[in-house]
Amino acid sequence: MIRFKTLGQFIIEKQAEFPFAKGELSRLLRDIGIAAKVVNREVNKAGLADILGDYGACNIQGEEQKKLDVFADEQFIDALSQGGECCVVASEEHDEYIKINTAVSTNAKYIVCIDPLDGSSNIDVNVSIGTIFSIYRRESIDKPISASDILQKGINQVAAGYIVYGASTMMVYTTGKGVNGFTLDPSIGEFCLSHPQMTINKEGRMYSINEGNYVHFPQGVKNYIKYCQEEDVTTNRPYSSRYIGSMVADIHRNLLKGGIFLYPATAAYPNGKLRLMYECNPLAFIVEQAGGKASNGHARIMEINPTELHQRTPIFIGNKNMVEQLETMLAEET
Ligand code: AHM
Ligand code: MG
Repeated sequence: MIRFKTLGQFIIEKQAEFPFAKGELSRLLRDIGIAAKVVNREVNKAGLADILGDYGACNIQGEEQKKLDVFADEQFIDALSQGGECCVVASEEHDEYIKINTAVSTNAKYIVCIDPLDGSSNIDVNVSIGTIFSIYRRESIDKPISASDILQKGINQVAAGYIVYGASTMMVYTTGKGVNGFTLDPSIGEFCLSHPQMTINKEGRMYSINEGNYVHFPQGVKNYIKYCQEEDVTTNRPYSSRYIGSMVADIHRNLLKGGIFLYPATAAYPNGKLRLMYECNPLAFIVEQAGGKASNGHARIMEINPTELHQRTPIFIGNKNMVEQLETMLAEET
């Protein structure tokens, strides 16, 4: 008797809860799941295939691109183009958004923002990396696609998720009704429901930040780091520090174990390093759906009005009380 539930079965089951749904979002999620399996296969053999090393090109932010970034980007764009449910893909690896013009995509109503391979500097040291995606509904199918279709606030997300390629590979997603996690069983090639209804407590006791940038942090963030390191029995401090340097992996750990992830403004990145559309909004949606909070220090990440595709923002995300404590300390210094 089969005791597990595959991602495909779960998606179909959830669709039945919406009697008027036509199944387009379900098919879109299924397509992302399939592309993720192909990317996973390549990530797993990264050390074997002659696929490591610089690709010799830079993305538009001047950052080094690895071969696997390019491969993942192509896989997701291909899957989304062929599926027929997506009219635009905005990828972190491309300057402009990509309109999908295939026979099957006429009148497609979904827009996908994707970071195909996040944390790619970790590829060649065999540390977890990830894919992050965010799905929006196009404003109107009667008008030609324009930037306003894509530059929507995070609160408009229809679904968001990530895949973490780690000790095991997992896909975690939300459609706004909680968060569910699926682990890839390589023996059958299926994502299986392993973490139903993921939730995050109000309190955590882990903080994740690149402390190498400490001298450049705003004073409120420095104060918060000191707060995390101080001894206090009633609040269970000092907290533990964990930083992988792959946002997906850091957030995934915090979802399971509790904790706050911080990427403030620094000298190198005065507006923060992480991208609103590709990294911050989707992860904010997931963390909020699990009961946590995501802020730029004074405002909710998902309420930021995007003005450009590759916009960056400071981000503080994780257990609600931890994020609120940080916000209080930032406010005290302004
Ligand atoms: P990438 O999209 O170029 O891979 O950069 C994003 C990554 C995040 O996964 C991670 O949290 C952050 O960059 C780490 O940055 P840093 O090395 O400055 O700590
Ligand atoms: Mg990234």
